Amino acid sequence: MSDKPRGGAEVESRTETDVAPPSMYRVLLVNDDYTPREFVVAVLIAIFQKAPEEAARIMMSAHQSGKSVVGVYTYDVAASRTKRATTEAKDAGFPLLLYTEEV
Ligand code: TYC
Repeated sequence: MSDKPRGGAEVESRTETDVAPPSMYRVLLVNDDYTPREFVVAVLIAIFQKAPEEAARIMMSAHQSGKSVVGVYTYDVAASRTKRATTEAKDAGFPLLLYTEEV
């Protein structure tokens, strides 16, 4: 909210609690028939900081269901990790796909 003192300019009077939280983005991992399971797990560990067991669980979930949620992050983190993962896969010759969507 803003106050307008008589004859003066607008004065910002809102408190920090009025500021909307940053939008959050879900990163999804898409299954394919070519990327090796071990490569997917390695990417989830190296880029998304997953523990090995959790990385294997996420990979198997995508493998069996078509896609799986990797995690929910701020826009910058979701976008940069998704880009790094797909670029690393492309450089290795694999079609691994990840995408982000707003929560
Ligand atoms: N389906 C792949 C295989 O059998 C493994 C895989 C799992 C690939 C998850 C992508 O998001 C993926 N080699």
